[in-house]
Amino acid sequence: MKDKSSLQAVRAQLTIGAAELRLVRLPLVTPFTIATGTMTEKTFPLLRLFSGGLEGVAEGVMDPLPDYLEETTRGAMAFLRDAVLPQVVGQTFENPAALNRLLAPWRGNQMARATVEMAFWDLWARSLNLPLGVLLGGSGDAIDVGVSLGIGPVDGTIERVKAHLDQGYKRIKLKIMPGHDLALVRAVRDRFPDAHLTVDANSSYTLADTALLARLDAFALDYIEQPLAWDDIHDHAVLQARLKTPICLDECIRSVAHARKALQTDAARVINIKVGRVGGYQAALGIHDISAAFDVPVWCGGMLESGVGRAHNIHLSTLPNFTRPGDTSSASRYFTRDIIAERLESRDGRMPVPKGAGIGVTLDHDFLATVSSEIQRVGQ
Ligand code: OSB
Ligand code: MG
Repeated sequence: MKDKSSLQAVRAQLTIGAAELRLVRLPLVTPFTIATGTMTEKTFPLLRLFSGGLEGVAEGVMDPLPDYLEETTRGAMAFLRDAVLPQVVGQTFENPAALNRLLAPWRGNQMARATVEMAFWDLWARSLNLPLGVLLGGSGDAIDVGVSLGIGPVDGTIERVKAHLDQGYKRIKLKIMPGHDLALVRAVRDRFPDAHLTVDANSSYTLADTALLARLDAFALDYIEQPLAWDDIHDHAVLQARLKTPICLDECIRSVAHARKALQTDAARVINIKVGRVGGYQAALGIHDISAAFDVPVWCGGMLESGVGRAHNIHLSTLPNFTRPGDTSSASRYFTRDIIAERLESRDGRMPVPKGAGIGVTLDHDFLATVSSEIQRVGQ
């Protein structure tokens, strides 16, 4: 097989004839509570890019309100419709780097630009008749997965941990926040002494909580995810110097430059890569590679994605430095019915990589129509 640099240098001539953007709402099987609030449904923009008889698809990972990061569903949809898609439709790109050059002058909006870039990668991979993971430089037909469990009462959490360990999930991530931390982690660790456990605080602590966070060192966690402010790499470096437990950054890493600064200052000993958070695959690959250079493992996070975003995440997770289990668990944990025809279900903690070109899944158009609104088309 060709190596990844030669594959990514492959040239296609893809003219984007049209784009279609819509808002999708899917009810969640169970509400999901994290430090910033409770989600009962997943709302996301779904973007399709068309070129000849081919199409590429991706979903945006922004939330309705800017409580995880700054971008919002409505803001991103307006930015895509009014600014990005009119620039992209009608243009010819020979590879994703060419698309990224067009988007490069604009600041921020990583989730919105990722939506376009990811749809283009899917389209590009389909045009080359290659699985997206292979084109990215990955390998293997399944990936290791863990689960992320929302905040809830201690007893119920222990039951959910047991159920997921019994299903074979390779790592359990517990959401924590002030007031729901030490007692919860102690109870879960006492009951499951050998499990791979992590916690995710979603930026709900400050350096004033250093003593409390240091008490988590007693529970042999694989890492503590994003304890401090979403935009503060420096404070995480200060905290890491006072903790034995590795810090994993999520919200703080929205570009390759953020990853470089976190790695150079020892603010992160593990990195959660969400391709939809960092601006797309080009940035995700850069973060993957610089983390490997620092001997820092990465894993693929999730944003409760539908099958479209989930398939993208699975392909990304086939890259070699994704050595920790990701959050890309079975779609049926989130949705009773998905917007794709295929079922993305893990077995014994392994999620199969969808086969076929691109992300390897197909939209279930009949069902999709029933959960879509605000369908907008740019181009013919
Ligand atoms: O911080 O990783 C996070 C979900 C929504 C917003 C932020 C996060 C999460 C998760 C869930 O942890 C991951 C998933 O199961 O998709
Ligand atoms: Mg997180």
